[in-house]
Amino acid sequence: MTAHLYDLTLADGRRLSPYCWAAKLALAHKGVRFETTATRFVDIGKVAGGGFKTVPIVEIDGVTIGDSFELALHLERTRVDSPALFAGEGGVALTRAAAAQGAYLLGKMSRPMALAIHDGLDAETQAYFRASRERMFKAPLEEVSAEPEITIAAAREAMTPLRILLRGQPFIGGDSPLFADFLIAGLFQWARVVGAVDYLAGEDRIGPWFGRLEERYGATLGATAG
Ligand SMILES: N[C@@H](CCC(=O)N[C@@H](CS)C(=O)NCC(=O)O)C(=O)O
Repeated sequence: MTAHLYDLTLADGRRLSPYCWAAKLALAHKGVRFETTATRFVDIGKVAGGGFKTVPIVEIDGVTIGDSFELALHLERTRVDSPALFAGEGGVALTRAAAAQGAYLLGKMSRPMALAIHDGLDAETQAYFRASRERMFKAPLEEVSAEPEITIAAAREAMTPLRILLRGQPFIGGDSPLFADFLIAGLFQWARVVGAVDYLAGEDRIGPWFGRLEERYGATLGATAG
């Protein structure tokens, strides 16, 4: 069976969403084939029968799942003979901790990228993105992305726990990657696709970790335009 993923897109077709990247890596890890539909921010509510507010939205096994973590849980439940995403019950709870760290990191990494994301969208989507993000940041996008040297340094500082962890093990999941790796890798892939900030540059732990994921999931990570 082929799964179907609604995948957030820039105007030129590049796929940006960190959570969509996490979902695609989870599907690849479980050996599930998938197709994607490029989906603009302003179209999220209209696809897959309507009613969803965020992507990824994934049609799989006759159900529609609107959350990357829920997708990973579904895959783990239904593909028991494929490589693990959580490595047991305790692994699910610990992955929630990784997701929280990822959400924190996303907030930090997004500031210097916000204006570049806006500029990559079509005019209708730009208006939505500007209004929603300015509400979120409580500041104009130009201000959010001002002084990138300061906001990039803050984002790099927030990566400290990841650097410390990767001193002692090749993956967040230990000897092999788990969904926690994909949640965090999605953030670095998002930054790479947008291209405004090279967060992997000079990272002697995080860079090689991402490289190890590229070795395993190169075909997935290379499909930046769908
Ligand atoms: N918990 C959700 C979060 C997904 C999420 O926040 N997706 C963002 C894109 S990265 C989104 O769809 N945002 C829609 C919007 O801002 O209107 C998941 O992991 O699937």
